[in-house]
Amino acid sequence: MADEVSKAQSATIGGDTIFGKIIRREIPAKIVFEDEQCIAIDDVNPVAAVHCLVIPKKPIAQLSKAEDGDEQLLGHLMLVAKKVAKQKGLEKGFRIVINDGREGCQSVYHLHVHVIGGRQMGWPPG
Ligand code: DGP
Repeated sequence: MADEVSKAQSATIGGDTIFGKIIRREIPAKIVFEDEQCIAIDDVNPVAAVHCLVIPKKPIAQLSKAEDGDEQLLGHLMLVAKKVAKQKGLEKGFRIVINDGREGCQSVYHLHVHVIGGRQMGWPPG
């Protein structure tokens, strides 16, 4: 986790990201869902038995940069997150996380929704 914090503190904001390369199939990822608006992949550094990322194909850098016109897309990401959780068998519950900015621990500046489950979650988050 400390590694993720240091990545977040040194992350570059703006421009193409690793997720753009995954969407364009320039680098591999385990794709668990895809439609015209988004892609869902297994996280390369899982924090639980299930850890997926739902990523819009539109390269919105972070939630705080989303605009009113993104309302449908943001709602779609939530519904896809729910479908991914079901697909992964998370009947007992799961957590959705969107990290935003440095203090939110965002390390990749292409909006993504974490879908995490398969163990008991705690609160508050670190
Ligand atoms: P965040 O800290 O919220 O920006 O989350 C970024 C996540 O992206 C983090 O959990 C690790 C994951 N990640 C970073 N690079 C790659 C990659 O190349 N492939 C995959 N599948 N996940 C990645």
